[in-house]
Amino acid sequence: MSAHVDTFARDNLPAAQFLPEFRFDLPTLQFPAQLNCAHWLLDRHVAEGRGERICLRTLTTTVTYAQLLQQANQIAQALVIDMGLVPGNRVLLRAANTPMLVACWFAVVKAGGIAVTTMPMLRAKELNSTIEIGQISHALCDDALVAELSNSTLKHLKTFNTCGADSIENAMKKYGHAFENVATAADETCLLAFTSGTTGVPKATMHFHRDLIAACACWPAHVLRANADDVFIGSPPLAFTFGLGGLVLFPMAMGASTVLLEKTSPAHLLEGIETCGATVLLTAPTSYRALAAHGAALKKTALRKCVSAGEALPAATRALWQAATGITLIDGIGATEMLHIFISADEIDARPGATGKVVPGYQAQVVDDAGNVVAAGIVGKLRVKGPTGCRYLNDARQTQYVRDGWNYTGDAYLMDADGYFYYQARTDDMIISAGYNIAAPEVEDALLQHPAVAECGVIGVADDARGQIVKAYVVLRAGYARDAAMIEALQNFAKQNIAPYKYPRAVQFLETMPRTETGKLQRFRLHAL
Ligand code: 3UK
Repeated sequence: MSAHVDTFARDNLPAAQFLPEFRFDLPTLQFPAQLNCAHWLLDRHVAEGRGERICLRTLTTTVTYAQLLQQANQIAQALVIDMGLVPGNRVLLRAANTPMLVACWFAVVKAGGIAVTTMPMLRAKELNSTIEIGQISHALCDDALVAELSNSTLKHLKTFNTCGADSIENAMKKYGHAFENVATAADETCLLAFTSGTTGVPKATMHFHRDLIAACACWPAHVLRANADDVFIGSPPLAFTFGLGGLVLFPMAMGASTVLLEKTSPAHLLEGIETCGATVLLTAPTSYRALAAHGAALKKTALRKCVSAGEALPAATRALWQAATGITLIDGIGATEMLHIFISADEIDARPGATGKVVPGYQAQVVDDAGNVVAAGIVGKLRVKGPTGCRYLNDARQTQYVRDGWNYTGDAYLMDADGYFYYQARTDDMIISAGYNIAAPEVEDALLQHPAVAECGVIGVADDARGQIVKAYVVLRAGYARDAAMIEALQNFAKQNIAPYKYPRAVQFLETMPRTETGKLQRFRLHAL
């Protein structure tokens, strides 16, 4: 009972023996064989009488569920009739976080296509490798961002936000408001999500219609516990599954509304929160550190739940946010491979320094190199399983991420006797210096508490005497001198706050930290400096 005419996705799934075990251990994780997630996320609300509720907001506009449905249905017809889309085709989407991007995303999924949303900042080279890996034929693109696609192998490209005769807006005018969703199978791919590149070599993860609904049934239902009156806002691009889930799937699953911002600097986030009455904020630790300076203004807003994900949340940042706003951050670790968050704690259960407990629907363990579960308090490799899991599109790295039915996230963690998981490092960011195991993020946390430090990144560099030494790259706050005295001050500060053997023996100042568009530190780029 499959709908895909173009079988590329199915043909490039990992072989059965390389897949993780999928677990559907909650009553809400039972899915019919035929399922198009767009119906459940969008059409359902209109069918059940909620069409007039606001779905999407910007600083200047609102889009109701009924309006979004009409737009998506019109674009779906343009895709099928004007652009020849057949179910299973991949469609590249390229725009900042806007209502039109969401309408295009739903159009693709409704038509049985596979959405491949891309980061607006990607350049031609990266877009072409996305197109190559995903064998992408179709694209819908904001006209302002189309230049980087001009030299691609795409066969069918339409742009929006343009007066051009060939615009999507013009094509939409030809069509009525109704469209019959393609009757996809629950286990057909509707999303290719590219990993955000902490290692630099992109790979595509494949997610089924049922996976998107499964993600809604786990973390948002059990940990976030927002409701239909909440207004979501945040910084992650919709190309990042943190953003797709947190800003589209989860609010829509509960019939809530979401603010889409094209620009997401701390000042823009604050403006959006104030103007749109946002109640749920999702962003990365770096952004919380910067936003905390606006605590007084934030206290006057309707903000009530704040989610941090994407990289480890330092206890100092949690404390800073708490002091600035009175709100306890909800930390959560997710991964593109897993679609969304699988370990987290709500504002009541949160503990400083811990990511949280395993999210209902998932299982998580800390294991040694032989795959044996280690005792509480011992550091090892994190592995998880649940209703979602890793399926790389035709990539040999599948056998690294998935072993014995478990997804190995590449993170070193410890679990305490109460079941709280404490992040240590990426498994490849463990520095071994003179026989000591040193987790790079722990050194970063220590340095971040020094008043002169704005940002820092720590790596291990080769050293004849010690095997590796700890090296810190530091961006100073304005007004501090980058000199030998500062290096010494930072080294002494580290020695006083963490075990002295962990202090950075080398310190180098940088203008900016290399980060992904999702705010993640790119340690591989520090290694290349
Ligand atoms: C790291 C964290 C400690 C960790 C993501 C929420 O980040 C997401 O996906 P990516 O594929 O990266 C996954 C890796 O990022 N990480 C993420 N969150 C945390 N480490 N504490 C955290 N709270 O190394 C993980 O393996 O870019 C996050 C939802 C969806 C996502 N895709």
